[in-house]
Amino acid sequence: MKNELNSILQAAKKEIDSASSLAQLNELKVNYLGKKGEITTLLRQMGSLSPEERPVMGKLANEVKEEIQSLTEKKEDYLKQKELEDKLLKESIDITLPGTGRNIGGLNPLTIVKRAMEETFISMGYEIVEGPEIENEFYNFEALNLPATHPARDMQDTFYITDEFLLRTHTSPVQVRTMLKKEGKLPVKIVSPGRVFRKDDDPTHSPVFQQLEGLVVDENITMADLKGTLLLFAQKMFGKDKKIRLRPSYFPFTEPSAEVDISCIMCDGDGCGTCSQTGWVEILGAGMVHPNVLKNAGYDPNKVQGFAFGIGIERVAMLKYGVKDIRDFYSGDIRVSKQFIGG
Ligand code: 2U9
Repeated sequence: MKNELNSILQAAKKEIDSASSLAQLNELKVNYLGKKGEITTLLRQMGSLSPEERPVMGKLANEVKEEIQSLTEKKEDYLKQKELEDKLLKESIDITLPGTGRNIGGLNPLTIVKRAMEETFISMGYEIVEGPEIENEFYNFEALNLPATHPARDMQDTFYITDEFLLRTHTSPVQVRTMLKKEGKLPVKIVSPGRVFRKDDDPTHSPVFQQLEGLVVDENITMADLKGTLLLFAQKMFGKDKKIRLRPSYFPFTEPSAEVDISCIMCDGDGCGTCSQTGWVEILGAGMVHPNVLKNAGYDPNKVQGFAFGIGIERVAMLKYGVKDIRDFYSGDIRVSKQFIGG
């Protein structure tokens, strides 16, 4: 039996030595040390030994078992380590390979311009107020001194949703709502940016466009306040050297009304294609709030005055960036916004 145990040990050593995978090693462990393994089978024959031999053989069998156990454990550690090294070697990353490029978008230029305009007015103490895009005729027209007979209310200009509701054609209803909410309290000093909708579609008009309208109502407000405010706006957006001029105009909601030009941003007033050789380009409309509008919104026109202005955000962005077709802003083409990454 001693010899048999010795030859089992020798055979096990050989097999452990040549085992090249963990699976092989496991199988080998079962064959030698398992319940039906070679040593257990041998120990079952202990009954045929003399009582003196039994403990000696038992001890020897245990020593052989322990040695096989320890050898398989060592080999197991070695094989695990080797498996890990092989895996790492296969998984190694070639850092010299070119990376897979990612498309990073940029803000739409209209968002950049809108934020810059908002910042300008915030720095002058204005509050930003937003309101609904779906309006009714009272807030969009009537309160603003645009009676039912006014051509702007025509189905051809306005998107009507029902007889009662329409898509706002300007952000002025936000100002009307704000004044009514204030119930005559002073001052009102707000700008309302947002999308507006008109049945227009050509290189300089889009059916959806964005405006930023401003309104100041207080005692002793004059047209000089309006002009100073707009000059500061023009200089903050287009440069300190810019001048503005006011030309008489007509809007139903302001009286007097003016169209406002800025000294040409391309030629500095010398005359070029952008300003049609005039040295001036129109950037916005403005005026003193019409007494009827003040009355409709709960203010006494004999005690308070107001000025208002409306700026097309696309118009400012087209001038600032030299964009020729307003529809480029709404094309969704990443090549447009990509040019504005980083502002
Ligand atoms: C209230 C009272 C008066 C807003 C004004 C303009 C003049 C104007 C245009 C500019 C370019 C529209 O986007 S555009 O086509 N706007 O010329 N807007 S005064 O007047 C108001 C607003 C609200 C309560």
